[in-house]
Amino acid sequence: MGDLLRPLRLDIFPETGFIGPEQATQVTGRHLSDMRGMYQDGRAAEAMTAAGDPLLYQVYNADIPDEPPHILFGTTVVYPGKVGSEYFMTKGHYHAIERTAEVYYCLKGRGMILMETRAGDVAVQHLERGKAVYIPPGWAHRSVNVGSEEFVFFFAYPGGAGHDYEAFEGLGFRNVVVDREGRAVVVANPRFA
Ligand code: M6P
Ligand code: ZN
Repeated sequence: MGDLLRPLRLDIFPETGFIGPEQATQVTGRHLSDMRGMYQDGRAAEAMTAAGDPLLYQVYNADIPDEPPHILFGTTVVYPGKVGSEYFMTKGHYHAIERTAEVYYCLKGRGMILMETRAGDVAVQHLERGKAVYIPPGWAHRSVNVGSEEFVFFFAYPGGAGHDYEAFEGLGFRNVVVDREGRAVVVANPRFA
């Protein structure tokens, strides 16, 4: 069995996604420069990176051992914005241990969760405050902020599941979410054409 822990209680602030106390939380920020090649409009991405390299999202992880039998949990905050016509989003990943699932529960804002399997199945779910999405084992997941405020959600998944980003470093996800005249539309990724 993995590490034993004393029971603990944390504060989660739905407006900001911040988890306290600070000593019990690890924060990871991802900037546009961390996502090279992931947006369709490479020129827009380059220009925005050069002009200040915006922070696209932050992940607050409760300090739990990353191994079975623990459950890792925390919050993700995806900021509002676009690169070209594509909304700010997370990198997206499979779990390294593919037979592991994940749950998201939305605390603030509006988002879409793009999901797909290695066999080529795709799914999209919308999230808004009070809604949850279950990501079954074997489904990669990417979170997209399609609203005008922060998209904040709680997540939980098995310790040791790990993150595998490799599949998305080439073509990306099979679907992309773009702004068409002010509406968020899911379209097939033209790189798969
Ligand atoms: C969710 C969880 C985290 C993940 C984060 C950011 O909160 O799935 O495990 O790290 O999103 O996504 P990514 O790791 O793909 O950048
Ligand atoms: Zn995950």
